Amino acid sequence: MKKEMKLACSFLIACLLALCSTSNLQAQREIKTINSGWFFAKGMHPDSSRYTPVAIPHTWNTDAYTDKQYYRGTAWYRKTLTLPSQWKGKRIFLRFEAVSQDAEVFVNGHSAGSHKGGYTGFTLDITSFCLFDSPNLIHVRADNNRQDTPPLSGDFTFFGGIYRDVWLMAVPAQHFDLANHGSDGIFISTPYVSDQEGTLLIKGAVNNDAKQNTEIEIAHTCYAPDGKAIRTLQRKVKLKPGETYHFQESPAPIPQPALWSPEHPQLYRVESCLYDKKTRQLLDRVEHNIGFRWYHFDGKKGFSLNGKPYKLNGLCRHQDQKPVGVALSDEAHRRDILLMKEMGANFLRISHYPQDAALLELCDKLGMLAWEEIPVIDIVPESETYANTCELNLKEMIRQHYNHPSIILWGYMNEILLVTQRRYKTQEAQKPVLERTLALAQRLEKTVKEEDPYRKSTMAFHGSNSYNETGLGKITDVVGWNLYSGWYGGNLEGFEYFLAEQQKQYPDHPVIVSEYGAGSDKRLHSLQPKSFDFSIEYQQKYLEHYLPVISQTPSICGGTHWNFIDFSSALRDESMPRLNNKGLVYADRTPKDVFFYYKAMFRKDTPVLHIASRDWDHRSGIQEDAFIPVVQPVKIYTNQPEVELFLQGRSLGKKRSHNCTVIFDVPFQAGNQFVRAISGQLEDGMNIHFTPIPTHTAGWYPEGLELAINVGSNCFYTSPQSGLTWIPDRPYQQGSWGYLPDDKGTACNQPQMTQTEIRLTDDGPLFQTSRSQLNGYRFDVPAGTYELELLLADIFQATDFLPYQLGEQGKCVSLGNAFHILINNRLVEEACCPSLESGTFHAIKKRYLIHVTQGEKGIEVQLQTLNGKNFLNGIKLRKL
Ligand code: GCB
Ligand code: CA
Repeated sequence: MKKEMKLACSFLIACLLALCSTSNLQAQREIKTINSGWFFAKGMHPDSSRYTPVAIPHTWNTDAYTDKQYYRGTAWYRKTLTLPSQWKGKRIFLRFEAVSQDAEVFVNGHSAGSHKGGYTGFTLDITSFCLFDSPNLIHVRADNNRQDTPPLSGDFTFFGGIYRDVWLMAVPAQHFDLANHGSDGIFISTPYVSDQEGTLLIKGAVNNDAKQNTEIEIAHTCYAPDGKAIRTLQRKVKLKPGETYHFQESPAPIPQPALWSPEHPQLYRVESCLYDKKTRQLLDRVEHNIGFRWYHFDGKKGFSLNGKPYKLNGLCRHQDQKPVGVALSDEAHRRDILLMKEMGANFLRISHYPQDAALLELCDKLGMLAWEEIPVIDIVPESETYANTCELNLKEMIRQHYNHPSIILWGYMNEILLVTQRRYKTQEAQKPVLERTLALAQRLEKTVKEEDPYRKSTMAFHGSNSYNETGLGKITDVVGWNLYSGWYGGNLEGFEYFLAEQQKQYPDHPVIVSEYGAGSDKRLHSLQPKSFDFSIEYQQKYLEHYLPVISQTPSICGGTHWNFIDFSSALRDESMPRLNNKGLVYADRTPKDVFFYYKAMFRKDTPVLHIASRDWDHRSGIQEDAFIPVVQPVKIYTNQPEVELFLQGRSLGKKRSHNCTVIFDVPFQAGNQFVRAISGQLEDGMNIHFTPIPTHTAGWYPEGLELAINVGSNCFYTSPQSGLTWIPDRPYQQGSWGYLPDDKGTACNQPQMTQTEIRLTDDGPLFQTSRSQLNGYRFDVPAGTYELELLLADIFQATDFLPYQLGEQGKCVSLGNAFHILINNRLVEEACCPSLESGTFHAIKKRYLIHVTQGEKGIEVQLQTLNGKNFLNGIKLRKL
């Protein structure tokens, strides 16, 4: 509350100050968004008749949520623009915060300029093309299928469109330089900062676009965080027509500056004004928030901020949100920073490209250190244009975001050897690629140092020592490691092992764990989570292993979890096709339970207590006996030492926390079970809905029970459409139910899993796991009529089978996995070949009505292999 009041007050003061210093509103800079009134058409031609109205921010790629082949190509935007007559004689600029990927802008049919790169802004002087007596026609051609503009590859969607704000600006003939790489022409640094003093360096340029000589005054005023003006500098300059005047000012050092940090983001403000010397009229005015802080990266001691050891507790962030893609409002960007602050993060890797100005504004104001980078990813192509564009985008990023105190690192490559190594197998084939990669890295490093000697450089590597062997590891100030041991391969301990090896061999390299993460899908839960099962529980296990390693190893500067959000990656399959689901929050920013693990770990200033079952509030479990409750763990994330848990008002005792977690064994009964956690004054409560599944079905089959089994999986799967939970399967036991191993024994015990998308279903994960080479499945159930459903998808065959590959008598005998299906010895499917029937990786459901008579022992499904192997992906039984 207090903080908000303070923010509101300082905003008011800022407004008042702005008003006071405005002697003549008309004379100075006017700036406004022009996000409305645009029309859009896909295709090559600007004269298309198929324009439809759109609002900026806009992307044409919401198809990336459904289609791997999302539209990549050319599209056009069009808008008419009427200019006020009092703007005559002023310079008129269009500023695009981002157009993806390449853009060309036309004003009244004339090309006003073009831009390469979809993540940095550009500003165009359109004065000479403007009309005042009639509306101006603006066209923008955008193209998101460029082969020479970074990124060329990467695990995210290359959304096309004008997806950030468009601004229209009018300034007097004398103004701060607007022709410098999309920047606002003023660059403020703090070359030397200590507790004792802070120095300021203000550089920039002024243009005189008038046809006559002019005398101006350039004035800078520095305000302390309390609003007091503490430094003013004035300089009188004579400008020739067309002249660009460069200035450089260093005010007297500021003693004992109020330091900026994530905990105390104290901002100074520098206001830069241009006056007409004779009339004293204000011509132009720009202001910047700046901060005094110093920092150091050390290979052995880690990171320090303002002279004190400081762990970078961070995350990476992509900029999209399902279902709108990258067409996000400023509010949505700010909401993300607020959420990260709430979680206790103090560091953000702005990955893998520069992001919206709104984000950095809040990093400065609310306190979030930042690494920002350009998208040079996976491999460096053989293209001079590409390399030039990398350098251009790097300069643009640095110049546009130069003044933000939050930024401490500039990055320029991510896992650049990944595709190089995959594509080129021999050393000889790799050689030219490595050479140009190294050359580009050196060139970009030089650019960073020339552009900004006050910040540090970095790149992110994947877990391969080749970065050191090739010399890439030595180029930047800080090394980022993207490590996924225990996810894409290896085990969890591989993480600390790799880091320890690096520390041993390269003790002087300051290291950030620039990525680590595991996918999770709210529909999947497991009591025995395994790597790559996409269960919520494995993601928790993985992060509960990684985060303590990062926080307890002093030599590691910090970590940035991959990724803050579940983000769009159109080419990905896995459990949630088109999304990368490693987020700490869902795509809509609802926190996953693991968000609270981070909060408990990161925040020492506020107590945290969270029952980590919001992602698993509909549970089921196998019940041995109708009168014995089913015991399942319930986890609590907390930064408190001790927690007491209550079930339906009854205490289950107190437990001490370890690694910010407490786990209770909770005896669940059927129905809504209220659990309540208490620690001191804190409490958290929630309902968990529990459905017991009987193990002994031979004597009694409960009314309404849908015995749904996720064959071949260790996971519970809950279908969002029906709410039904499919439980993990198990081998048959007498009087119960389960799979029947084949006579050879072990093969069938190996469940199979695919990451390939399954078509014709919304319940992909259910079909992505299966068990093969079974004798069948058996349910011991009493007499009655049952509905039995089989779920099938051939996840073994690499390719689809076409009907003309049929064998004799139209049966699939020579190709494709094929098997007879019998139920209680009656043939129900002859030569069932799912890959032929629907295609591989397509879901099939078959339902049968079965009457079990007295004396029959239940239901047995028998699978008789004809070709390849038999399999089953799911099975469900219901009594009518
Ligand atoms: C990485 C990449 C990132 C991916 C991530 C993943 O190493 O840098 O772009 O999205 O792994 O989830 O696989
Ligand atoms: Ca399955």
